[in-house]
Amino acid sequence: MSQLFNQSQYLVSAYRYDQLPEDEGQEIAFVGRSNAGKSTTINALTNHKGLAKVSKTPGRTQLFNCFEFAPGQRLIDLPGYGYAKVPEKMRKHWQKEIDYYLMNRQSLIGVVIIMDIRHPMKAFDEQMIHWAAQSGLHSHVLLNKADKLSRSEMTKALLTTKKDIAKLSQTTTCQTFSALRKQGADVLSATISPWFVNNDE
Ligand SMILES: Nc1nc2c(ncn2[C@@H]2O[C@H](COP(=O)(O)OP(=O)(O)OP(=O)(O)O)[C@@H](O)[C@H]2O)c(=O)[nH]1
Ligand SMILES: [Mg+2]
Repeated sequence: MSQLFNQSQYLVSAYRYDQLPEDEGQEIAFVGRSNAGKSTTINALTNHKGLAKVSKTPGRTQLFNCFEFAPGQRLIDLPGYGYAKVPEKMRKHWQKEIDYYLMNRQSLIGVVIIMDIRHPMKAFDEQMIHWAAQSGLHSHVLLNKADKLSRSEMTKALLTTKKDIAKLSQTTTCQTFSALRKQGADVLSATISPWFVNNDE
């Protein structure tokens, strides 16, 4: 597996957009519904258990958590969207901050969209795919928690989701994944590593 992300270090956490690191270099964001496994995925990718905070309680990530794996190259763990039990005020805050981030962040080069393989392609997931394609951003879908399904169910979910993605975007790629078992981490790494190469040249 690629070593690119293995040197990742915690950089900073931001409650507001203006507390993020300087908008320079390149970064990718991990987005998806609350509890889909964004933080666990960052830990699997970086081979660093405990780097991003994981919890059994949805709505755990309530900050933009930034990790740097090389100078000026970052992974951003975002709060999940759509979790009803997060207080209304907090949900509105994050909706506003995340929207602003996605629309304005110049160093954002791509998004990894994480879904629970048992509940893929909810409305926000579709919007993200469509928006990423329109904006010319790289995008890759992880059908996470694949360890919860049989092989045949997994294959079926992958085929169906690929068809649904194709209706929205010609460029978005998709794979099955288990952040818990690190299954598919090599494919994830091989897919997103090239996003960082020669982007500014
Ligand atoms: N079975 C299984 N559980 C997983 C997997 N990935 C994550 N989980 C579990 O799902 C729960 C949520 O994981 P997180 O990584 O915190 O999810 P998140 O998307 O960051 O959640 P928020 O920060 O609340 O938006 C935890 O209990 C994880 O252990 C996986 O691949 N398989
Ligand atoms: Mg999280």
